[in-house]
Amino acid sequence: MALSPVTQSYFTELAWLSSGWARNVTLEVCDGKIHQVEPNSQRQEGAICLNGPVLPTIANLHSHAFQRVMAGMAEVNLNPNDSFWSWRDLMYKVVQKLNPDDARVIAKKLYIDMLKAGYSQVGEFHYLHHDVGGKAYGQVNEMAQQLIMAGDEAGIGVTMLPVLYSHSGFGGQDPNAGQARFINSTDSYLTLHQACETMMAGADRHRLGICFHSLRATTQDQIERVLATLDCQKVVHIHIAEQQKEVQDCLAWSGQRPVEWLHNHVGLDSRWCLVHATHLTEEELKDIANTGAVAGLCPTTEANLGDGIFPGVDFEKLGGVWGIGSDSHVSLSLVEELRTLEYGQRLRDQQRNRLYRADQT
Ligand code: NGQ
Ligand code: ZN
Repeated sequence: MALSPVTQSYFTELAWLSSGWARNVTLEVCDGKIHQVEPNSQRQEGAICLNGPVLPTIANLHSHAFQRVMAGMAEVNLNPNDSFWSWRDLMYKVVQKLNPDDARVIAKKLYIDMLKAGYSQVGEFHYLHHDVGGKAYGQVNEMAQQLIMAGDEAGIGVTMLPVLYSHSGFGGQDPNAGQARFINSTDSYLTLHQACETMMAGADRHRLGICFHSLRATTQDQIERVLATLDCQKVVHIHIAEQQKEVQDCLAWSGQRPVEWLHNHVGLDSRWCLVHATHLTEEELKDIANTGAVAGLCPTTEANLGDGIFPGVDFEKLGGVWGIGSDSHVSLSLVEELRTLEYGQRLRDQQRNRLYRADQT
């Protein structure tokens, strides 16, 4: 006999709704979903009282779940010239150790912690596809399945972003040994994507997007073919312009900077999420803002890896759209993400209260 889902009422004296702050709000929750929101109501018998202001959760737009297991491991002085790139070497060593069960267990614990931190959806930028030798698993989406299972067990919505990763540097350079578990051709990527599509059909909690690891890891032909083949409604994520070296390498290869190149050669629109997008000229900043592409900011990871400071004040003035991701999960605190973002702007400008809009006084 199927049990009918239980409805539970919650009551709070203060909640932030789409219309702004509201008082004495009753929320009716059924089967994990809010079905009704009633401001200016009386607390009903049996309603659970929520203390303090109630805020909506936000989406965590950038996650590499497995990296949670190494949070803290890289905070020791192993190398006097420690950098983003030496951190990446350590990350590649961690990757060598993880089997599908590990990936699920790490992700499940992480996703529970995300829910506690106030995130209810996560963009999983997933590139750990193959076995330790770089061979595809019997089911090509084995690792993606583990992540979706983790999302189901934890109760978080996963926007699965299977990553196309083929090269080690601009211009289609051969991948290196540490990247073996990530590598797909365009064809094998499309097969993987189809397997994810099948796996996720009917899973209304989850979403599926398109993802290119970076302009370092994919070529123009690959990007164009994937975009031409897959559903053009899907979101498209990419890492871009995170490190100065990446910008310099892109200039050496093409004469253009990463965001400039992407805008000129592929085109941007509101489906795109440009993850990190740290090093930008004024022109590039305008291109992102004007096309409605999202700047995917990961302030605590970007600070941890010594990336640089996003030009947030100028982007706000342009009305740009941005969101937050916890990326390597060196921190899982929304407050810390927002504070790091704001404080970076203050440290650069030697001023206070930098990120606000004109209508916020
Ligand atoms: C990643 N993480 O793919 O996990 C990257 C590092 C790379 C960040 N960019 C590796 N934060 O970009 O090559
Ligand atoms: Zn990332």
